[in-house]
Amino acid sequence: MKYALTPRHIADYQENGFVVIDDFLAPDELEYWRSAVAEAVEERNGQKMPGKSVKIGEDDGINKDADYFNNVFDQLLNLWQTNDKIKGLMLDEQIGKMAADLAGVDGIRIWHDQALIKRPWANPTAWHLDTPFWSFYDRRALSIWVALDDATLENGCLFFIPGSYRETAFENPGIGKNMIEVFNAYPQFRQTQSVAATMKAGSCSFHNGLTIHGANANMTPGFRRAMTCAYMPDGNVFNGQANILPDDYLQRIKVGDPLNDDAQNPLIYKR
Ligand SMILES: O=C(O)CCC(=O)C(=O)O
Ligand SMILES: [Fe+2]
Repeated sequence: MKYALTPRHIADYQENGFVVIDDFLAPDELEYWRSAVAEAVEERNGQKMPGKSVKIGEDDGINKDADYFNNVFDQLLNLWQTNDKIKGLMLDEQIGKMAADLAGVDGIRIWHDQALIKRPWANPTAWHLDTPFWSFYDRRALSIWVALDDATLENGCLFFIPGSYRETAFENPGIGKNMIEVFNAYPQFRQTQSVAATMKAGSCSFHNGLTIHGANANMTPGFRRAMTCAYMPDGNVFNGQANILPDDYLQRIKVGDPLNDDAQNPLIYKR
């Protein structure tokens, strides 16, 4: 894995709220990630998330318009909790250090991982923000997105609105069908040129959770698979939103409590 971030990567991330790292995985590593993700997804038997019974294709109560959203991608969360190979990949301290260096923080916890598999002819991923969905408020939270297939203009690569993360906030414009919705909340970006993050398989991007981003429909008969992980800077507290937290955990915490349970949000890097 190409863990070394250049000063250029960090400067690009700070300026734009995202950065692409070419050839993050070597060819043999890419093969391992692909087979590990395939195995972990298969083992789930359609279960989206450990500790919850909702299956792929069912309404998870988080996203409005489940029928549309279920044809955006297959979304399987926290594979690190159910597959040891994925656990090894996701708990990699050196990836944690990359995230910490980009975010400018001293400690990084996993918020959740997710495999995002756009099937042939999948719907677009409407423009959205990530952080407003999460159970903590932190402007520095971010995600890695690793391309397991070439991500192209045709099959649904990510697009970003550069610099948007500096002006967006924690109110959630949501993620629905209409690509325009985020721009109704943030009209100052209606005229901003979006940037396509095409990537070879094995490359990755990091994006700030407050960067406006989305993806096109998959206009091809092939799959666009990605493995992603969202990161929470260490030291955050519960904001009252359940998001992906399991019911038994939610019963144990109240607003303002630290989110520092290593079984739920492992600390993968500390300076
Ligand atoms: O893969 C996609 O289509 C969307 C990914 C995304 O929104 C994310 O990783 O935050
Ligand atoms: Fe997102």
